[in-house]
Amino acid sequence: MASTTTTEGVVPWPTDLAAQYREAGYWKDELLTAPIWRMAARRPDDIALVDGETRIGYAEMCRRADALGARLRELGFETDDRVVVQLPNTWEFVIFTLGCLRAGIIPVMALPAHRRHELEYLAEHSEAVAMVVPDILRDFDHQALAKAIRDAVPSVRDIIVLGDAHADAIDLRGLCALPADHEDPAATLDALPISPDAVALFLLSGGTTGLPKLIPRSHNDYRYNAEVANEAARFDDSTNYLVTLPASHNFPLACPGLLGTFLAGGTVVMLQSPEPSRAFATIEAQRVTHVAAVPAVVQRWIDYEEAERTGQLATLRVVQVGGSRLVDELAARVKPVLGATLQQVFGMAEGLLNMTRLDDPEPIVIGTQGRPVSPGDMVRIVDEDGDPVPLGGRGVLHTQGPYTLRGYYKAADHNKRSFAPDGWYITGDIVELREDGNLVVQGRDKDLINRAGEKISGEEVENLLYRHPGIEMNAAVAIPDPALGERVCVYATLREGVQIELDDLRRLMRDAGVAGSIVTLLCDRGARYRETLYDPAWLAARGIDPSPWKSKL
Ligand code: OOB
Repeated sequence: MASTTTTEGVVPWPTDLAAQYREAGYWKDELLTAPIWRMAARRPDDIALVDGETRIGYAEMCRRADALGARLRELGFETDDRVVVQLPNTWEFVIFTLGCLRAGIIPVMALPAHRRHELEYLAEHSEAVAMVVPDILRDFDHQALAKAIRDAVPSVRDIIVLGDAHADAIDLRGLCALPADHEDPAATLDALPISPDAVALFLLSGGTTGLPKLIPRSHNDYRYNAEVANEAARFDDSTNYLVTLPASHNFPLACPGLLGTFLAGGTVVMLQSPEPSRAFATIEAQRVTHVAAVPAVVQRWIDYEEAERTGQLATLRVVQVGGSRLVDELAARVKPVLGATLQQVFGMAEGLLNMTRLDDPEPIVIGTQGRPVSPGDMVRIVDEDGDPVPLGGRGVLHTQGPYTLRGYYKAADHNKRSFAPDGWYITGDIVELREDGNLVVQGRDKDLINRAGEKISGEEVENLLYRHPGIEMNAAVAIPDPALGERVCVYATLREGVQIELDDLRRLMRDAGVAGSIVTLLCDRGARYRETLYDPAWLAARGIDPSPWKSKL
């Protein structure tokens, strides 16, 4: 089959579909950054980016990004080189990302919670030449960890640090500095032959089994992702968009997120935490109009506003909520309490985006997760035998479309399970497709735990726990949690005479260097006996869905 891209390990779209996507105008055969740079030429002084006291106009943002891209090239970075990015929500994150896109260098978007276990794997699997990290953040020494990974992974050559860079690391702020007057980094980068079908960046899968998979997103597809999301969320040049979820996640990055905001000519406001008092103060001070949040954050915001009656949210027009299921009761409180229109977003780093529309009637906005944003999105719902489910029934959602991947990067075996023989992506989400075309997420048929939108692989947790010599058998499942939606619960049978406390497991996870959220395990001490593993009635009596057990045992 002829290919639309030639990067090794990347599965191309079939040529007939690629031709359709071009013809329909979804793929514009331009770099993702091109329209943003045109925006900078048209309105150079409009504010593009705000981070605390720092305010950066469109022209300055693009000049800094170009300078960074050219400096990386001078340092020896080449087209198609990969860099693992783990940065907090700062203006430097934006400059770094845009600079890489301009220079054909591919960011691998790690999440802030990731630790050695995940980062080392990402660096190895992507054959990264560099890592970019903060020095110390929330008491964790990221710079030291990056160096340990450099020692362990032969491809990693450079460490780039936001903050206090050691002598053998590169200072990120220096890379972001404005170019000297005589320099013309834009011309250098404009001359680079970068294909719009090339991988622009790698996103991470929500860890279906094992460690996260890498999702290649091309310039053509990711730009369309942000543009078509802009239409559904109606971002325009009056949008002031607050980034408070981790900026490297697809939702705040491009759904429409910060990239959509730049494409629309709006202003992006970076904030490192969704903590209500800081978020609300920022919304008021920066006249924020749009924000994306996960249900757990929306719950905190609603509780805070109800208790404090801050009156700080007057400018807020739209609150997008996604990442995990928003329960109807909470959905119904968004508009009355926060005073903004709710937009439910059921999306995935793999591609397909569903959104309720801003003018949908209330029952749709509150009771569904919306419908695909592009006319090019194709969805089907199938039963356990792979047969189509009639309208109104529920089953596993399959999809293909102009911004949905055709395969994870270098994961041939896994791809056999995650894609139907005709190339459609098997989302693993169990949904109901209503007659009006909207989807309702009912559950999932994949082994992951969705902890406040963060996806944790059950199998990965289990494998790590087997490092404990006292554990004979274990299973990690999701249990309901009022604040997080779900949290990790581990059931274990122990070898004769062994005693294990929750703290022992936490220590084991921390020593294994896994993401912080996985360390916070809930271990039900009453469930340490083999018979409970096999007794669905015992689980049901405690309100635990036994279905993940069936698939595991
Ligand atoms: C977003 O992306 P990921 O890649 O972290 O996770 C995708 C998975 C989906 O397959 C689904 O299982 C779950 O997260 N999910 C939802 C949901 N939105 C995502 N489950 C129920 N209701 C929703 N509204 O989470 C993501 C990517 C782009 C935009 C929004 C979310």
